[in-house]
Amino acid sequence: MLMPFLKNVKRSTHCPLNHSGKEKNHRAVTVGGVRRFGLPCRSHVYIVWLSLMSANAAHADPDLLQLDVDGNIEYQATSPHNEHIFTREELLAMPVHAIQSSTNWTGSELWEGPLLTDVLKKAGIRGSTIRVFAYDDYSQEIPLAFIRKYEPILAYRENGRELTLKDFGPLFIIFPRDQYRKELSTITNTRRFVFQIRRIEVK
Ligand SMILES: Nc1nc2c(c(=O)[nH]1)N[C@H]1C(S)=C(S)[C@@H](COP(=O)(O)O)O[C@H]1N2
Ligand SMILES: [Mo]
Repeated sequence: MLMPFLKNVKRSTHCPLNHSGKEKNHRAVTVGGVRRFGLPCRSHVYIVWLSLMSANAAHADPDLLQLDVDGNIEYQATSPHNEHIFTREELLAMPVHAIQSSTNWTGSELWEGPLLTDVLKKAGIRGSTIRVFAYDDYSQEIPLAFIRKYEPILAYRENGRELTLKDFGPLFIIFPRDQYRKELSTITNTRRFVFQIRRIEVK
């Protein structure tokens, strides 16, 4: 159940219902799939219902707001795998920073969350690069020098509303793109806007 759910979510993130304009990737994936497999109408309705239930579950699940930081970090005496697990409480307790910016998928919105550099500092990182892993199995390396230069946040809120898996949550790296539009809109740097983040490995 988990993987189809995440796949489903990943599709929908390309065109979240509450986000502006861009519908380039909006395809009726589920419907197409059902038709191809020739399932009767009732299964079709059931699958649509299931995905709606999944969406609600994502909305209602506060446990998703958590982040594992591991790899080249300071010795964590209480953690057998030497990772720092940022709980929801720990993330929400950190100083909140706001960035007003558009993204590849949205107009100009207010994004809030801790500075990525504050999170990394708290985990006691030692390396020079991080790899960010998302729930949809996407991952991306980002050099720390780049992070220090542009000071992105790990956004857990957009316009005052907590992000769900459906709209890029639980955590979404937001760079101040509107402030550095030329540099931050390149293909390489657009790839660094990782959404649905679950883990960061320090290298
Ligand atoms: N979680 C997650 N974040 C992601 C991606 C992704 O597939 N999953 N795609 C990355 C890439 S390669 C780019 S160019 C931008 C825009 O991706 P999209 O236009 O395919 O959504 O988001 C980045 N962040
Ligand atoms: Mo991309």
